[in-house]
Parts: sequence; C-alpha cells; structure tokens
Amino acid sequence: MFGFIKNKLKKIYNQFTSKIQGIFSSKTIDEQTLYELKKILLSADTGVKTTKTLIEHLRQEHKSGKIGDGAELKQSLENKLNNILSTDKIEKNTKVYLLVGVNGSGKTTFSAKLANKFTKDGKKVLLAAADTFRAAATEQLEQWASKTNTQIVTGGQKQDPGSVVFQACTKFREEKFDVLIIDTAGRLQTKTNLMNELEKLRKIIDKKLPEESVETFLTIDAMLGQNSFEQARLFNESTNVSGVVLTKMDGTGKGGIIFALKEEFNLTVEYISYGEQLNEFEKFEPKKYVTELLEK
Ligand SMILES: Nc1nc2c(ncn2[C@@H]2O[C@H](COP(=O)(O)OP(=O)(O)O)[C@@H](O)[C@H]2O)c(=O)[nH]1
Ligand SMILES: [Mg+2]
Repeated sequence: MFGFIKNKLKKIYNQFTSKIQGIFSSKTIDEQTLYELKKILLSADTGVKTTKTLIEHLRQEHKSGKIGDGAELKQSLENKLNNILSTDKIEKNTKVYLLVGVNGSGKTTFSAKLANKFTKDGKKVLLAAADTFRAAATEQLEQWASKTNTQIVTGGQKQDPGSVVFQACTKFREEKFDVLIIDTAGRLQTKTNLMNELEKLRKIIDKKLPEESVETFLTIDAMLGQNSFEQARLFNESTNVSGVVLTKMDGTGKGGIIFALKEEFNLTVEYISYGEQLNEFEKFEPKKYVTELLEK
C-alpha cells in the first residue's frame, strides 16, 4: 500500500496490508471475514457510514452468490472503492489557490510546497500571506518564500487579510504572474468570524480576477481521525471548498479518510502531503491509490 509514496510511508502501511491480504487469500467467505474487513476499514478511518455501506453491499453480493472467495471479495471491494473516488471533475487551468483549514493543519507548509513546485515548473509564482492574525504566520511564509525564491505579498499584524488579498490580486494581474497562492488564518475569535472572513476573501478574488479559475483547498491533518470529519463538515458547510489536501500522511496509516471524505462530504482529495520537506507531496491519483492499497 502506498508504495508509490516512497519508502517513508511503506513501513507504516505494512500492518494494514498484511491483515487485508489474509482476507483476500481466504478460500471462503463468512460473517467473520466481513467482520474482520470491517474492523480493518474502521481502523483505517474509513468512517462508520462509508464502512457500513461497503460491508452491507459486500454481504449482499456474498448472499446472492456473486462473491464466494477472498479473490472475488477483493475484486468487488476494489471496484467499490474506485467507484467512490471516481469524479467527473474536469481539469481546470487553475491560477489562484486559496488555502483554508484549521490552525496547524498544514496550510502554510503546503503553500510553500505548491509554490516550489510551480516555480520549478518555470511558472511565475506569487504568495500572499493573508494570515495576519499571528505575526509568526507571516514570518513563516516569508521564510518559505525566500527559500523557494518566490515573491510574496504581506501585511502588518492584524491588518485586514482582505487588503493583503486585494494587493496580491492587483500585483498578480499587473505583473502577469502565472500562479497566486493565498495562505489564510485558521483561527479567529470565533468560527463565524473565520468563515465570514474566508467568504470575504473569496469574493475579493472573484471580483478582482473574474476571469481566473480559483480553487479553494481545504487542508486536513490525516492524523486527527474523527476530528477531521468535523472540520470537513464545518468548512464544507460554510466555504466553497473545491478540493482537499490531506496532510501529515507520514504520521498515520489511516488513509481510509479519503473514501469517507468523498462518500460523506463529496470532497475530493487533490494532494497528499507527507513531511516537512518541499518535495514531500503528491498529486492524488485515485486508481493508483486503490491499487496500492489492496495489492502490495
Ligand atoms: N510530519 C508532517 N508535518 C507537517 C506536514 N505539513 C505540515 N507539517 C508541520 O505541521 C505544523 C503546522 O503546519 P503549518 O503549515 O504551519 O500549518 P497551518 O497552521 O495550517 O499553516 C508545522 O510544524 C509543520 O512543519 C506534513 O505533511 N507532515
Ligand atoms: Mg499557517
């Protein structure tokens, strides 16, 4: 599982893998087999609702004689997982990325990773430090900007983040940048304040750069388990999230959340991030992921 995300992660997932391989190699299937599979899915953070649906469908297929052994079970599970992750999302030529998510979920780090990647691809990249809530937040992004040779727009502490975004959008257009990456605050006095502010930032972008394709990426810390579901719910209800960046995958073997996010919130994981080095992230590829998950 996850062999494609380099050896760093391989170790973490081996345990999950050996357990599921045992099930796939069994000659017969019974309630106990389904129960074992359910336990594995739940322990991988696949979520109660998604796991229940999967197991119930497999049980019905077993009862009707469609799946009789571990190999057939595996094939059916693989199809179902692929179905969950399948999207009809069209690849857009995204120019503006708005990073949202709770404090510590990895927004600033991922902003830097994305900036670094695009710069290496030969694009002209602009970072915007719209987390003016804490002075340290701007400093952190400034350090990444100099490390990655990226231009940055900053504001003073407690300056209206909207004015930083406004300035960044102006600079983006006037100086013909290719990509704009906006890092935001994850905490304000209240949740309502935060959500209102994010909405306001999005409006400024849409108004200033109406012709550009914008993505709002929600960073979710994969290590938080059930808490991540709460965050997904909160942000999904209040902001226009277009995709998820699943961070800190190096700290957990629980990749099941990817299925739950899609099944329960219709949120698509776009990137997975697994370390503090600039190159430690990947574009998420659903088919490859499911194969790795079940094969290795
Ligand atoms: N192990 C690991 N640490 C990460 C990852 N992404 C971010 N971090 C660390 O998590 C902490 C919070 O990240 P930060 O980007 O500042 O989160 P923000 O508050 O959402 O901007 C920092 O110490 C980061 O170095 C990751 O993918 N893996
Ligand atoms: Mg930050």
